[in-house]
Parts: sequence; structure tokens; C-alpha cells
Amino acid sequence: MSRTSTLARQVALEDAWTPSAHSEVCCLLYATQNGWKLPILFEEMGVPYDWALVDFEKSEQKSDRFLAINPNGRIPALIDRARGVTVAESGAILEYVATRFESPLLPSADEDLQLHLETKQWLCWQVSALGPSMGQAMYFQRIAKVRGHDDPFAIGRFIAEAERCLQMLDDQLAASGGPFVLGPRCTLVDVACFAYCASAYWANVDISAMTHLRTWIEMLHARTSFATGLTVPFPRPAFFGPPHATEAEIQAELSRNAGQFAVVSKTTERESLSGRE
Ligand SMILES: N[C@@H](CCC(=O)N[C@@H](CS)C(=O)NCC(=O)O)C(=O)O
Repeated sequence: MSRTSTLARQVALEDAWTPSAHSEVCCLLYATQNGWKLPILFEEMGVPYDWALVDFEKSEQKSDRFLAINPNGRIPALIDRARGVTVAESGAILEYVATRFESPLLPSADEDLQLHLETKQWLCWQVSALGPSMGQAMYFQRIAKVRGHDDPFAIGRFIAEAERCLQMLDDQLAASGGPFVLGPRCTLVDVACFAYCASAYWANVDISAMTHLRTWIEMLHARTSFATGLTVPFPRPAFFGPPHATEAEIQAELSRNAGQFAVVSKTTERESLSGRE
């Protein structure tokens, strides 16, 4: 399902700090699982937002302009022009934006301390466990391997770890009773986890037996806010596999995706050093 956002407005990266009547904040993005978290968040909140493309094709995430905002050289980041501040790291951004716009996606401690803490717990888990394991499973299969660096041990290790994390979510959905990860209420956890879980196809993780997870993924694909968020900065349905992508879209994405990241490894350097000893 693909929709056009009425809340999103694109600005050039060099204009990201320029005040606009449309929104006080600007999201710095590319079309990846971490990038989509911000459009999904704003669409779910119903709050207008500006966004600027940090173009991976031009390595803009490593540019001085971007590194000044996030020295880690990775999207997403957020500029709050009205308050003159920036924030990077998706977990920190989601928490900041939900607090700033008083969104119920982050239940307050006063309202429900247990739900507040669970939201933060699962959010930290997403950025420290689910995201990195899915990211590495995709990296070793969809980037390194395509570019001639096939490492079956690393692939097996990260698929196993990603599968373990996805199984945790399937179990959590069963325990909470759904339809959202923490129960009846949509929270930042759903926003943070969705695009990664929906990419199980791209990571080659078998979720066919994870019925609660699959129901949750399809429910969010059908939810207007989440489906619209996936179109900003642009859609990449191949990550989600059939029936969300055609065979032609998947084939086109295979080569494009592999060319977008540097294959950086110290192995060769270490091997040549030990060879000299
Ligand atoms: N822990 C970071 C991870 C961000 C991240 O890994 N971003 C990826 C895209 S999904 C990126 O910018 N990669 C570019 C690169 O490695 O050059 C967060 O949660 O924001």
C-alpha cells in the first residue's frame, strides 16, 4: 500500500536550518529502516514535518555538514530550528519528538509507569538488539556477499540472532494480546520496530511460524500512517518482499542496495600485518 503524505515537505539539505512556516523541525533521512522511523512517527502523530534527503548515493552521511550533527555518520538526525538544537540516534529522536509534541506514543510516567518503562525498555532493545542483528544479517547477504565477500558464518550468526529477536517480538505480541507490541495502545515501540520486522524477507529470516508477528506486520502495512511513512523519502518495497514488491522491484533493488554502502573490513589489513611478522 503506497500513499502520498500531506504532512511531509521536502527541503534541500543545505536549507535544513532555514525556518519554514510548515514545520519547526526538519528530519534528515534516507530510505532505510532507521530513516523511516521518523516519517512514520510524524504521520502517526499527525504533525507536519520537513525532511531533507541525506543522499547515500553521494555519501552525504559522511559529509562535514552531516557529521557536525551526527559524528557517527549515520541517519536519521533531527534539527529543531525553533529551539536551536539537533539530535541523532533514532531512539533519542523518537523520545525527543514524542515528548516535544506530547504524543501518547510515549505513555507518561504519571499516567502509567509500567507502560512508560516498557516503552523505553523495548525502544532501547530495538536500537541495541533488533536493529543491529537485522542490519548485519542484511549487510552480509545483501551488500558484502553481492560484492564478493561471502561469509557463511557471519551470515548464519546474524540470521540466528535476528530470528531470536523476531521470535521475542512474536512472543511479546502473544503475551500482550496485541494488536500492538505492548497491548491495545500504539507506542514508540511499534514505530521503531516496524520497518525492521517488515524487512524479514530482505534479511532472509523465516517468520512463517511467527503468526502474531506476521499479523502485526500486515496490520501496520495497512495502517495509513505507517504506510505513508514508508514513502518518505521514497519507498523501497523490495525490502518487504512479495506481496509488497514485484520481482522486478526486487531485482532492481539487489544491485542498487549493494552499491550504496562501503564494504569496510580490517581483515585484509590484519592478515597482511600478521603475514609480515
Ligand atoms: N543506532 C543508529 C543506527 C543508525 C544507522 O545504522 N543508520 C544507517 C541506515 S539504517 C546509516 O545511516 N548507514 C549509513 C552508513 O553506514 O554509511 C540509530 O538508531 O539511529
